[in-house]
Amino acid sequence: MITLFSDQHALHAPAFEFFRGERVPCFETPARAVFVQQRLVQCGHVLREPHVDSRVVLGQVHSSRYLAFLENAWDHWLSQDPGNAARQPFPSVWPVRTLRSDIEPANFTARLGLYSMDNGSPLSAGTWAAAKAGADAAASAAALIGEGAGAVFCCSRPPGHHAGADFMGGYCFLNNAAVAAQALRNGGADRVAVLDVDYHHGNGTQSIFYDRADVLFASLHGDPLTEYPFYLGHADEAGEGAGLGCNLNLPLPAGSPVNTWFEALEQACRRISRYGARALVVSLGLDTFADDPISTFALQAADFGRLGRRLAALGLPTVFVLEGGYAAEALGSNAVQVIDGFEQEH
Ligand code: Q9C
Ligand code: ZN
Repeated sequence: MITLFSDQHALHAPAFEFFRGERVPCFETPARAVFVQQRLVQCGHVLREPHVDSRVVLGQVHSSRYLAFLENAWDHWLSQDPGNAARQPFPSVWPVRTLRSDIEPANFTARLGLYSMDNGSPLSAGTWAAAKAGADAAASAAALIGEGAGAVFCCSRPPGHHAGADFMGGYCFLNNAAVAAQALRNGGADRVAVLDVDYHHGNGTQSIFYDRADVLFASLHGDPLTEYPFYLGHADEAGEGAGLGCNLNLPLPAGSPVNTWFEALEQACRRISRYGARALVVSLGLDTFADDPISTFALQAADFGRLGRRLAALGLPTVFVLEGGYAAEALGSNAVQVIDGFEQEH
């Protein structure tokens, strides 16, 4: 399988996040992508650099004012105070119900809140460059599919599936899976399915395509009643307008066993087949792993091979985009299990 990797990912390296009211080291680290990269190379995969500029596609899935904010956020942060170079910006105020989000405030922290769903997505100096390289990988993967590739794996970070059209959240800034799906549509695929197997519901991806019939979004994830992102991902969210019937959520109770997870995967796969997708994007979160430090599903290494084989059986050109997964040392072997399982069956 073609694998895409850019070392630009390492430019996104905030030091800490908030967890249970305290500053803790970030769970989403550069080491994550390095572990995957190293394992891919060890297993004989040849890594390529992204070669397509995602700028135009980014403008189709994100608002222009959000993109402009994100691209310039660090410079604005520094312009407040040169000492901010050694500090991390966090939002502290949000335009929730009754407050206005149509007017962009001049105040930096107010704009950061406007464009964030949580305080759990720390920025650093190179966040834009790293996230843009990930989006470029997603656009490149779609281009390669257009040229006849059977499958492409994007080894990128930060992840993307919590980022909506105009907000960051859950360690995500640019929605790489949405970029891949939109780029596949632009390349002529009539119908594209996005299957999100991250532990957390892909609220950003769902919301970007919610009113569209040309992109099916299907997700299995921890029940939002107890699991992040809490405010989206319920079973009754079926899409709206032209997109009604093109959204499938399969929330599972925290702590669900492996067989429950694979039953949900089966349902999602059957829905994708019925939809008549011409191409597939997989939001490949590996935080369903039993040893993940912030999640509660129970998949073991061999289960990731089984996942890869089931996805191959869909028989679709496939773009894999790395999402979450915080047991960093295990990410490489689990990612390669999916890839090799997929290739075995293809
Ligand atoms: N501060 C993804 O897997 N909160 N994002 C975790 C620790 C947010 C996970 C609690 C989890 C977001 C892409
Ligand atoms: Zn996740």
